[in-house]
Amino acid sequence: MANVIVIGAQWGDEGKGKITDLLSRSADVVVRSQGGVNAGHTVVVQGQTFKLHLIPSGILYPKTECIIGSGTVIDPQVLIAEMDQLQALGVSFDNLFISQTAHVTMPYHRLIDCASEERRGEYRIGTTGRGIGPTYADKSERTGIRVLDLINPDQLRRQLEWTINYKNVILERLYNIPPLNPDEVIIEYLQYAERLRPFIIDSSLKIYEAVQKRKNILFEGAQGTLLDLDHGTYPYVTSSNPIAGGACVGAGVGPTIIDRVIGVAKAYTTRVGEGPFPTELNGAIGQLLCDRGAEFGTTTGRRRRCGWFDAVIGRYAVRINGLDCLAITKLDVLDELDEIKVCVAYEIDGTTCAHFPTNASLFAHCKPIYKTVPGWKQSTTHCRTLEDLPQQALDYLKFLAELMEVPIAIVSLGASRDQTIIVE
Ligand code: 2SA
Ligand code: MG
Repeated sequence: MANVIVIGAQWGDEGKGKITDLLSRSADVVVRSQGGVNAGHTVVVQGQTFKLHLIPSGILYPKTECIIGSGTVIDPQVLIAEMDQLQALGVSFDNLFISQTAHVTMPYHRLIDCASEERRGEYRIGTTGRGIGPTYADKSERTGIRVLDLINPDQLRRQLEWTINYKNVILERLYNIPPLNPDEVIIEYLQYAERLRPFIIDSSLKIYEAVQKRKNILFEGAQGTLLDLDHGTYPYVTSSNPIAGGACVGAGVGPTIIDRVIGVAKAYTTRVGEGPFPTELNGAIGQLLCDRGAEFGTTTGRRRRCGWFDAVIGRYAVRINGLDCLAITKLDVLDELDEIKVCVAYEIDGTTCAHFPTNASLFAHCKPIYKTVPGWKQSTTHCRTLEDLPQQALDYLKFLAELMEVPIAIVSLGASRDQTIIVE
């Protein structure tokens, strides 16, 4: 398996959870490089469904080492709740490691995230309200609290007394929110620190040692390419870099150790939050995709917007991430359709555009140019090889691979582990 990055090739929720779970079986180490508790990742343990936000899915395999890397932002309250849930099921954390240089989400981050969204009104981003943007903003502004500050009581006290007084000015004057009591926050976070202390390490060093021992490392992406802070649909993006390059930055490894980059895309497209979405379907077909695909946010429960597959975005994801291959998920959601459309290019003010326009105002005016292909009108959930698929489904996959100029390595036809075709 070697060292593999799994990233989302669309706007997140592509089904990376299932694909990383599959690959985790042959991984010795699984690393989360970016994002925080905005990520939502559903796994089934002993017949029970769990929604993981920060802990890599590899935690369910007893021998797999799971690292929450330097580029992530950690909300200790949510992380500990997640650990408690898993612990109740007998999951042990002997192999969980947390980077000492990751940044910590504080109560003022969550408050500011929600209040600023409200203030933005019609210009809101549609964030998850988990404090992600403000935590990364403090990191850039160099006023952030890092995990190594969290576990040093004197340092934490010093930093938080100053920072909370500063944030209280913003909370009170800008948003009319009652001030936070520094002592209360310090006491709360010192408790979290004690719980998390045993897991805290120099994560980049740990990953490097695994590289030297030629272990198999899986870099598990959160969110997706179009939500990338630099290369996504700015400003309707998250505040980290979910693209393949971001995995190296966030984990603290050089790009030369990566052997393979796998992009995960749904057989259609979804987006949660605000921002342009050229292939969005507002009518009955959009509703059908939402119902059949159970398209609701794992973290916030928000209904995901649904639309046709967009190959312009697909090609962009191939380019930006250097994708070697694709995993196409939820193909079975299309089983009932008479015909299926694929966006092959955009029309912008009368001209045809085959490339994703990084200019946000142009992107908002893109009209999809579709090619329509026949549906297969039969269930595919039982298919285990490409030969099992109806001809039209096979043709659809071939068409996507041709449009994106990368092979399809995995096809997923349902939530369970066995509802998967591994293309030889
Ligand atoms: P944020 O909270 O600052 O990261 O929000 C900024 C934008 O990024 C989008 N975003 C996501 N999009 C899809 N899935 C995500 N995770 C959850 C899930 C989302 C949920 O797995 O379902 O439960 O709502 C995720 N996280 C962030 C977000 O919608 C904004 O557009
Ligand atoms: Mg998700």
